[in-house]
Amino acid sequence: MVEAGSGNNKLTVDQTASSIALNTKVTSDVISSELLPGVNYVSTEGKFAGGVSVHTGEFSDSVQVINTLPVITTSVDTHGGNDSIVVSSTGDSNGHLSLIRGPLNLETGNGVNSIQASDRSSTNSSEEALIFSIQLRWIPA
Ligand SMILES: [Ca+2]
Repeated sequence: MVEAGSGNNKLTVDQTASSIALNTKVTSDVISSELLPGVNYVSTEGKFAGGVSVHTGEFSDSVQVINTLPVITTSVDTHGGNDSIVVSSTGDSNGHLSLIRGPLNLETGNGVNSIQASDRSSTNSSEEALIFSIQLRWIPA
């Protein structure tokens, strides 16, 4: 359990030294993977104003972003490898995005990557999920 206490805090989960491909799940209070049975985090009196950052390694990783903390920025960087990121309340293409409550930055690094975001099961038509920017870069080998 990471208890950040009061003040403005930043949480970074760095798995870049991993020697295996990882399946990482990100929620607003737990980050888990094969390397991490579960990093439970909370900031009872303050905020993670510095953001929550999750890094995977150079292998072909999968990341599910289920929900995020309000307001603060959550960042996922999967680095090299053929990575996939799914953003959805169910971790697959059947969920919704209403629990993505703050800005979410996704970086997949080099490789053949995929990013999927599903709002398929949204039941609140007054809610909108906005994708502000997508930057696609091709970097020659
Ligand atoms: Ca990777």
